[in-house]
Amino acid sequence: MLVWTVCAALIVCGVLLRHPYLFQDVQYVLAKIKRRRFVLKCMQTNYSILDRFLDLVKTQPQKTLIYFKDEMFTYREADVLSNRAARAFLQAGCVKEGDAVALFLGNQPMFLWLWLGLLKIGCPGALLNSNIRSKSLLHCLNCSGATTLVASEELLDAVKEVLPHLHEQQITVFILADRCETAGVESFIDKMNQASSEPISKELRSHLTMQSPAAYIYTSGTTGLPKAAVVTYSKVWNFSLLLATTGVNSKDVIYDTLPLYHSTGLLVFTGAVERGIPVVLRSKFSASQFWDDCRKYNVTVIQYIGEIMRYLCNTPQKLSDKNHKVRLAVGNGIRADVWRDFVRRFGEIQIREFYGATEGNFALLNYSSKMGALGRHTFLHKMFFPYAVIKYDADKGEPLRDSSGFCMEVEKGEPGLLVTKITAKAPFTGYVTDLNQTEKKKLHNVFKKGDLYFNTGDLLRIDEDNFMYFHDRVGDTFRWKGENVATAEVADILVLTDCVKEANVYGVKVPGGRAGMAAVTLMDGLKFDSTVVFKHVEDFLPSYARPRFLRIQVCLLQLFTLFAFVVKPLSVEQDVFDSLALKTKMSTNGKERT
Ligand SMILES: *[C@@H]1O[C@H](CO)[C@@H](O)[C@H](O)[C@H]1NC(C)=O
Ligand SMILES: *[C@@H]1O[C@H](CO)[C@@H](O)[C@H](O)[C@H]1NC(C)=O
Ligand SMILES: *[C@@H]1O[C@H](CO)[C@@H](O)[C@H](O)[C@H]1NC(C)=O
Ligand SMILES: *[C@@H]1O[C@H](CO)[C@@H](O)[C@H](O)[C@H]1NC(C)=O
Ligand SMILES: *[C@@H]1O[C@H](CO)[C@@H](O)[C@H](O)[C@H]1NC(C)=O
Ligand SMILES: *[C@H]1O[C@H](CO)[C@@H](O)[C@H](O)[C@H]1NC(C)=O
Repeated sequence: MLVWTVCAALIVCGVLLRHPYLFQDVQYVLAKIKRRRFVLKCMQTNYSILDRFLDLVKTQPQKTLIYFKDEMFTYREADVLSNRAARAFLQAGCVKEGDAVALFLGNQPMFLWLWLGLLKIGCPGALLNSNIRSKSLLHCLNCSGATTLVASEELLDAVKEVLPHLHEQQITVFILADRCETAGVESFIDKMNQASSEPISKELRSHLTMQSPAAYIYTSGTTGLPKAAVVTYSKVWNFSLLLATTGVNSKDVIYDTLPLYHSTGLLVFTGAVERGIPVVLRSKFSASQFWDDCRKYNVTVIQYIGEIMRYLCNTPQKLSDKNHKVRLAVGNGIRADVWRDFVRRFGEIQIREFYGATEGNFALLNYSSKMGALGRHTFLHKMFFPYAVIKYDADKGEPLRDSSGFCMEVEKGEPGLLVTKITAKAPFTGYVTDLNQTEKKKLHNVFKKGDLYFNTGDLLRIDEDNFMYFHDRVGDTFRWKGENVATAEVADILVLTDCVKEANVYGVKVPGGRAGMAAVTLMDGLKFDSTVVFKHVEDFLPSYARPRFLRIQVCLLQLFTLFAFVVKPLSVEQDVFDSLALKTKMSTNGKERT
């Protein structure tokens, strides 16, 4: 008997020595399978995130759900307010079950009451980016198919700008105010206040299944104009369980500074509801207020994107840097050097880096203690959640295929394109009303005839020890202020002006990230008209996508700069941007010289 035990122990030791991460790998895959079972059960019983919320309203009505500035809202209050919002929609007579309603507002509790209210009457919210204006606003609204728009009072001017077009398309417009003087715009808050707070009957959402859309979230994809990705109820579950997987528990308090109209921001809210915990909501990320907020609200979990961590590391050191209760950071895009600085400066905070796209059907999590890694490439993981990292031809912008026309997996250490198999368990729900774009994200006949993969557009690298690292994005996007900028979209917009013939857009490194640079050539015989181009860019592109630098070239291949001109610097609050503003001034001077 003893002999057998010793033998077994030796074998286990041997395996562990050769595969030091085996235990974690198995644990992770098992946790993921368990999560999948939970979602499948929810799918069988039609148990949605809204049902979860309503259950919590019953079991913990007095627990805080939202802290916002000096206000707080309990689960019960959130229920009451969203009931009123739902009724206001119904009583206005413009919305029936299944209709999308566009929400156009920044982070504030009302965003959540409106969204929950819409879920209660079986309607998806089309979550518009609150930075978009003019043509891009109309485009995003149009591709959601929504016939009702609700905007915050601060955005009234942006709405007025496009009001004739909205009326032309018979869109009902509400503004979040007690009353509204603008003709053709209705107030909403007064209607909400007058509405009853009684629970909304389940009958009103009787058609919902887990495949119904809960939200449309706009993504740049990797190319073209923003697209509305369909986020179904089952997807909301899949997103939300990420917090549970990273070890967030029912005693935590989570800090949400990212826009709720992005999946990263919304995920924190739905994930918190899944856990039954409070969310500290901020209208906008502020590096200088970050830790004060964490102390004020006893935050234990923070969410990040790469830029956030860098901004935090760039703030002046303080004695209180380690004085907080934050134990866990969940997010994506942190670089190894920032990771090191962050932990050194702010204390032993566990960092859980994950990978996933709004419209994707796959996620990865760094569950091992490997700095900078996104996750692990294991046989087990691949078996249950099929994906591949394949050879990619960057010049052609498509995967490399062998002589029989199939894709090839990369060697260890070599970057390749991550593609994830589309199956019933991992569906790709696509974009609303844009079948062409949906089709573009699909890759056919990858390893055999008839198979189907989702093209993530992300290049990953797998090292000798099977750790996966993010390498780059294809399709040319760069991130600026936390938003993905699709370079082709910006270029398409620039060439619509009379004077610009060709444009090539890319991100250039500046302190604080990558800023947009547009290299353009001019139409023969035409001068560059900066006023017209400026106005055009302002009309068509959201502020984060507008190029900060522009270089006029004789031809696009020749890097011969005639001059650089800079559109006015953003209103930014982080210190790091001051140095950017400085550079901006310098190149503006440069312009005067030429
Ligand atoms: C879930 O909803 C669908 C569609 O309404 C319905 O066919 C199915 O019976 C429901 N399942 C349960 C368990 O209620
Ligand atoms: C909105 O989309 C429809 C087709 O779905 C199109 O006919 C219409 O021109 C679009 N409107 C705008 C403003 O883009
Ligand atoms: C944070 O914790 C302290 C001490 O435990 C407590 O006094 C305070 O009320 C808490 N603050 C919030 C917002 O819960
Ligand atoms: C969410 O996960 C479940 C379980 O893995 C799967 O069946 C479902 O299709 C997923 N939904 C989406 C939209 O990815
Ligand atoms: C889809 O693509 C086809 C061919 O590329 C084009 O003719 C069609 O107009 C496109 N449809 C939309 C809605 O963009
Ligand atoms: C990922 O790696 C870092 C750095 O070693 C580690 O501190 C962190 O705990 C890891 N993440 C997870 C989920 O374990």
